[in-house]
Amino acid sequence: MIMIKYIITLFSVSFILPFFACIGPAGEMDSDNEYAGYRPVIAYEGMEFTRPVDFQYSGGTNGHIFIVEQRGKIYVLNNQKKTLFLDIEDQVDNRGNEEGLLGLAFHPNYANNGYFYVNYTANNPDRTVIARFSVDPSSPLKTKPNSKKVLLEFSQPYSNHNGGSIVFGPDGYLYIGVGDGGSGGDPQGNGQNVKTLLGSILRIDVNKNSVNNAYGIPADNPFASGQNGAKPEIYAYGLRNPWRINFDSETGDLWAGDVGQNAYEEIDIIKKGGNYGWKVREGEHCYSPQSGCETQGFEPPVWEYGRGQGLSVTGGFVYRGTKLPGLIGKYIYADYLSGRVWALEQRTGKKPENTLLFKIPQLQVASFGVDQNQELYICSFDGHIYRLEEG
Ligand SMILES: [Ca+2]
Repeated sequence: MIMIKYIITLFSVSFILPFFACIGPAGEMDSDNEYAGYRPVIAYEGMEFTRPVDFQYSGGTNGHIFIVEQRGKIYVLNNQKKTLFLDIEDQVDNRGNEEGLLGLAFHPNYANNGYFYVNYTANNPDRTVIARFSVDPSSPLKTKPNSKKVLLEFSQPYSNHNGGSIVFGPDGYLYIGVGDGGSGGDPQGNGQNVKTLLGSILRIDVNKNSVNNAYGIPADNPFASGQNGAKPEIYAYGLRNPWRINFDSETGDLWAGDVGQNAYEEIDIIKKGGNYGWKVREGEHCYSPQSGCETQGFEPPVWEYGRGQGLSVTGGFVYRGTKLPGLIGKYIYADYLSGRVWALEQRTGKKPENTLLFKIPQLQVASFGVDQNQELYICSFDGHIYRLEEG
């Protein structure tokens, strides 16, 4: 069946609206909630946000929690209140469902240098922007005026599939999750093309400048020398729309949720130089028949799920907190549309074990975050930030 693509959801699931009820087994998209040992609880009573897409702790012992709103605002939480920390709504193109201010990262040395980084879409021309700002030296609750410095910009051919994650790794480098540019089915073939930044995880050194750029290229990036026109910023590729990449704070593994096209959502552990298959493959399956369905040279996902379970993965975190002992060491992630939240446990020599924690379709899990104690939070498009509780 030919499926014409029409974007109705946040992160890249695309289908004709009238077919919505036909996707998946009967009842899959109903609003019946299920609880399997865990439930979300509002973390900050009386505090609401408009399309919160990121939750970040600024680091150290005296840091703060920051909430990113997709429209272009960042709030800092302090004494049970939220304070506007950064407002770049006038610089952000947030017209598309997947466009806007999409990610925030604090420099590992933020306490001393005050640098933080954002990932957003802008127009005229349509592009992704990675920019640095500075905290106001006179207040940890304010951004220093006129402190913006653009590090990297690249063009966006369509409004969807912008990725949006921006995270520092244990190596001190900045990792950026970039989608395939958009539309449906990767018409430009960006996923497999290392001459474009699209469809990739990038890795840059924000502590160095190079001749042409406001950042450096780590010497061991797989295409560091730019051989045959490959982009030296690329760390891994073959991604469709990595919606949330995060490091395991204990092992240093980089986990990604990569949103699928028609059939499969995937969870990947991102390795340097890895090719994650899109659009030759979707999850563990052939996607583009003319490619011959080869498997060689592609990194398989750690896990995948089909339309019976959901339609748009939201990548999360390997839980390293203490309040939920049953989840320690497990990767917690969600499906934005079906409202399922799962724990995925890797097992040596065996398939991972995937356990449902709860299913609440109205929760609309857009993102996860962790605080200074590695406790887990959910950014919900119902406007609240949630934490998890047993029971
Ligand atoms: Ca795009």
